[in-house]
Amino acid sequence: MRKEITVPDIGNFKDVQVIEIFVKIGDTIKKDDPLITLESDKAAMEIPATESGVIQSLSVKIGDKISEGSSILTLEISSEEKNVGWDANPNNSLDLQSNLQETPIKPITVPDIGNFKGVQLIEIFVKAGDTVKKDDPLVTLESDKAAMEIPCPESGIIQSLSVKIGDKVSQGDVLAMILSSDAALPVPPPSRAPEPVKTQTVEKTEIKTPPQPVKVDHSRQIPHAGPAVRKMAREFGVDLSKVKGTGIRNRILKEDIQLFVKTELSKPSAPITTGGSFSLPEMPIVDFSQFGEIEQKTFSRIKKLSGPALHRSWLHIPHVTQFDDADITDLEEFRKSLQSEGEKRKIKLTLLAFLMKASVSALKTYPDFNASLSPDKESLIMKKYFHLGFAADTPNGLVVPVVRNVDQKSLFDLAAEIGQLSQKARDGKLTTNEMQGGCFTISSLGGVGGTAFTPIINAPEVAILGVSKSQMKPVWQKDQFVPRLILPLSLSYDHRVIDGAQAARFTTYLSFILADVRRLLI
Ligand code: CAO
Repeated sequence: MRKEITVPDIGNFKDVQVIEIFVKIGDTIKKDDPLITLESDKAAMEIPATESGVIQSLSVKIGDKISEGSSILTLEISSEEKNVGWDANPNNSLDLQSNLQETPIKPITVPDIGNFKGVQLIEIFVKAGDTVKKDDPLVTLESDKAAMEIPCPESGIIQSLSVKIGDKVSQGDVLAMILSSDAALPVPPPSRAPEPVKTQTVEKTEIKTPPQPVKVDHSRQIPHAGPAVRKMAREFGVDLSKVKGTGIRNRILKEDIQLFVKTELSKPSAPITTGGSFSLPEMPIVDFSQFGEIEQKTFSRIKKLSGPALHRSWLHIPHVTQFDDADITDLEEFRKSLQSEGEKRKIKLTLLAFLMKASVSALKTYPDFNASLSPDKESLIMKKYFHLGFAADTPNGLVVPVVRNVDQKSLFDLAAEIGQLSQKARDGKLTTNEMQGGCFTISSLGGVGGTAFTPIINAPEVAILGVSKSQMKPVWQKDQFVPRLILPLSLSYDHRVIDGAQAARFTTYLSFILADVRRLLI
């Protein structure tokens, strides 16, 4: 059986614009499914299906102006479907807030909503103090037949709300008090809210608050969307303010929500998240070939592994870098004095061996640096061993071999081991075991150059010592400048574990030891 669905009683409205159509020919719909949204200058109304069935033809298109009785569509309904009509009442009173008072603070009342009474309020879009523009959505009402958005009848500042979600309201009930933007007289701040009113209109005489100047904030944006679209957005957890509306006057349509959800889902997930509350924004993909000739070079296996590890550490650990200078004039003299012995042993006694020894002394003095954070991040795992890593620059990328038990080895033994591990690193022959278990890392760029840098902590360690190129510098001693060999130190530390003062003490101590390595014997 075919049945025509027409526009029901929509109050006093005539020639109301169709701004949304939710269905198409062939759709199977159920009774109460939203069919179209109509929008007048006073309200947006969703017209639901009065029957279940299959849509045979549509009589309206977006932009059409229709009135009560206009055909919306024809429906093929199965014979057992009962005919449930719109609860129309042609004798309805249709005054739409026509008698708003002259006082600047006015009540906003429920306009003519057809035959409905005691309709539930399901959404409130404003609060006291909000600056609103005419036609901004104020509340949504939902009966068993339709959901209706009630817009602001004028621009102004909401003084108080007279309703709350769940209240049942009828035509004429006060929803809110508004200070009309037409008013321009001085007044004190918004008065106490009137008692919530459910079924009474507010008398003009009740409004005693003097007028106040009005500034209308046009930047305030409430997404323009019908109740069904808002419901859909709620179901999908979509923030409507992020959705671009493609309907009339940028109204958000169901298709816009679908497209938004599809786009969000198709975005590649960020590589690092912290408990779902934060994710890194994606970097834009740039086609560099549009600017000139390019060639793509694939990363080495080491670089593919070290990159994410460095990134992870940088993102997870709050890094701070403490800079200091160490006077290594005497240390260098001592090191050179051992050169001939080193040649005999075929060992190159490098600065790095001394730095390792001095670092172990500093780690013993400040044990929090020889530790890792527990997985729950509520305690420190203190290490009683002293395995030190050193960053090695190789043709295939950065690796960090680890020298074990540095505290138990002589300078020559350390220098020999550093030499062997460096060679293995350059040959790409380090074993996994030789690259794990470190407590603290030294990254020396002294052989390359530079004055300071901010090394990234080799997690789960809590600090890393960066060493730059030593230089002869004039140092004020007693009453004159004297030339001294100065080594720049850059200590990056995990600020969750180490305080700034502790870090400064650590580098001060390290400089003190490096200035006179005989102290290592004490
Ligand atoms: N200041 C001045 N000169 C220094 C110096 C310093 N701090 N450190 C080393 N030098 C000198 C050495 O004395 C040596 O000179 P000679 O050959 O005249 O004796 C020269 O620089 C080369 O030293 P080296 O770098 O080969 O030896 P090393 O033991 O100091 O370092 C190693 C070994 C493996 C750390 C080094 O080869 C290396 O790979 N460094 C790079 C580390 C790196 O990339 N760090 C950055 C990590 S974060 O991206």
